[in-house]
Amino acid sequence: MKINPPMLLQISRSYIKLVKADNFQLWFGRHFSNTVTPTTNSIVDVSLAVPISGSSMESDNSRKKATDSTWVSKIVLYSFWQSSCSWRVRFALNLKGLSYEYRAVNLGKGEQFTSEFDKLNPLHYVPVLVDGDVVISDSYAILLYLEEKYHQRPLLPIKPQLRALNLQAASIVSSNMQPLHMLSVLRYMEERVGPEEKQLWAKFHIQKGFGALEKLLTGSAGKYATGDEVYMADVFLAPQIAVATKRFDIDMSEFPTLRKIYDSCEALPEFQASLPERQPDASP
Ligand SMILES: N[C@@H](CCC(=O)N[C@@H](CS)C(=O)NCC(=O)O)C(=O)O
Repeated sequence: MKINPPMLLQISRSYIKLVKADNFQLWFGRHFSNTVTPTTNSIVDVSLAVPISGSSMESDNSRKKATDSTWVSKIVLYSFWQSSCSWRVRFALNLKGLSYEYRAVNLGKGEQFTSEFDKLNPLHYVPVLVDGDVVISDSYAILLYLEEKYHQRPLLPIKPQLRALNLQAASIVSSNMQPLHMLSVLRYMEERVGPEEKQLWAKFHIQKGFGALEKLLTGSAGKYATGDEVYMADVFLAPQIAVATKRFDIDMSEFPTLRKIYDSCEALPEFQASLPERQPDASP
C-alpha cells in the first residue's frame, strides 16, 4: 500500500494504537524513518508492519486478525539449521528486520521428501519461504522477492554496475558452488565413486569459485563485497565461506578479500542471529 507521508503519519498513529491492541509493531527502518516527514512529497511503502516474533500475538485468533489487515505480512520460513541456502534467507530476513515463523525441515532425517513438503517444493530442497499466499522455493528468487516487496534495508545497490556485481557474485555461489557440494550430490558421489573423491570434488569446486570471486570483488570490496554496505553478494558469500571452512576445511588465507568480507558480516547482529547454532532445530 502506497500513501503520502502526511497521511502516513496520521494513519500510522492510529495504526500504532491498533498495533498495541494486537501486539504488533511497525517496522521503522532506515529508509522508512527518513521518508516519514510531512515536508517531503515522496511516496513510501507501508507494507512494513511485522509481528513481534515469539510474542503472545502468535495465537491463532490474533494471527487471523493480523492477516486480515493489509498492513501485516506473516512470513514462514522452511529451513534446516545447517543449510547454507536457508542461512542466506535467514540473514536477509534479519537485515530487513522481518520477523518470521521458523519451520524446521530435518534434511538428515529425510523430511524434505514428505508429501507435505513436496507440495511446497517438488525438488525437495530448503529453503522455502511462504508469505501469505506466495510460495517461493529458491533462495535467489526469495532474495529478489524480499527486495521488491520490502523496501527497507535494500539488498541491492542503486548503481547498475554494482547491482550486477552483487547478482553475479550471488549467482556464482548459488549456481557454480553450492549445488556441487549439496547433500544429495555428495551422497550420490559417495555411493558411486567413494568418500575421498567426494571430499576432493567438493573442495575443488569451492576453491575454483572462491578464486573467481576473489578476483571479481578485489576492486569493489570495502568492508563488504561491493563497498561499505552489506548487500546480496555478502548474504550469499558469508554462509558459503562458513560452510567451506567448517565442513570442507578450506583455507581462507588464500582469499583475503573474501576473508575480510566474512569478518565484517560476522560482526553484524543480523548475521549472528542467523547462525546455524542459533536456530531452534540446531543440535550439538
Ligand atoms: N537453488 C536452491 C538450492 C537449494 C538447496 O540446494 N538446498 C539444500 C540445502 S543448502 C538442500 O535442501 N539439500 C537437500 C538435499 O540435497 O537432499 C536455493 O538456492 O535455494
